[in-house]
Amino acid sequence: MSSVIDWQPSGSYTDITYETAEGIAKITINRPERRNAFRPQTLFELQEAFNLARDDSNVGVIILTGAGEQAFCSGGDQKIRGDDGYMGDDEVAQRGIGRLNVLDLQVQIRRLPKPVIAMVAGYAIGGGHVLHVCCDLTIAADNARFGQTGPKVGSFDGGYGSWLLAQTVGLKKAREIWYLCRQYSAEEAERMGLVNAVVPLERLEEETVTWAREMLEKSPLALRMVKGAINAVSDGAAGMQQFAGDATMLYYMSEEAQEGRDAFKEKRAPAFDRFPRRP
Ligand code: S0N
Repeated sequence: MSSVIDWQPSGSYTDITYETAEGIAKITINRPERRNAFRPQTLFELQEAFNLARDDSNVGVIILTGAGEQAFCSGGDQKIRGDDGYMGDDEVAQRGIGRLNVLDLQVQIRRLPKPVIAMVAGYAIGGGHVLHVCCDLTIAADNARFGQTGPKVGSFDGGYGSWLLAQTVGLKKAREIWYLCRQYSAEEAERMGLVNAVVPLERLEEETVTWAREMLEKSPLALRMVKGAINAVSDGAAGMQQFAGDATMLYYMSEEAQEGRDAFKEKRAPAFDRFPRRP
């Protein structure tokens, strides 16, 4: 895959890379020898990178991808799966306690108020498939393969991996994907509304960057509100919390709210009478 943009790497990570260019952050799962399966350390690093991208006001769109052409992500690293979750090198694992911290990352991607694009070459399988489902958009290479494996390897995702998938492709198709654990080509995925576009592998990054650039031309606040609105319905109270927070932020930005703050600081009565009581 040729690069169409001058990515600038930053940070020091073992399991991922973090790069930025032209208002886009690219976060890459970098464990190609395991088809980019994630372990607890991978997820801690991904969470840090997504936080960096969220806080960087130069960044408007985030791309999540996997290193190499073989896989986007093959889910949880089955080789370090313990009896209650995934084991790492940290103190918690030393005490024999496993983690399921991919769930925190899924929530983080949903809450992040900037569009996240999954750029998929090769396999998006198991927990890796759920990650692309959680992203706002998916651009797939023609070699991409999609599917869930849980019932084959003794796991399942009863959260976004089930009901957000069902919301995306419909109930019957979601059941088929989980019950049969088949793999689907990029074209099949596009037909079921699971991906936004399919392009030749060598054009994957070019196409993804084109979509990102197009979004960067749009109003960041409008994109933030639309993402929040679309997710609010399916995220229930937590989604409303996010959307309500955004409403509060917009109110804070108004002269009307600032009058209340200024009146308090200046120890005077607020003069709200100059603001209209809107129909
Ligand atoms: C991806 C597949 C289809 C690729 O096949 P291919 O190209 O033939 O390559 P392989 O030779 O099979 O693999 C190359 C090397 O990579 C290793 N590897 C591949 N995937 C994994 C993996 N997931 N974990 C560890 N290693 C992996 C291979 O072993 C091989 O290395 P060597 O030769 O050294 O052994 C194919 O590899 C495949 O089917 N992989 C397994 C896919 C899978 O079942 N993933 C796990 C599914 N489950 C989850 O993801 C858990 C979900 C989850 O995370 C979650 C959800 C909700 C709540 C909690 C959790 C949680 O568990 O955290």
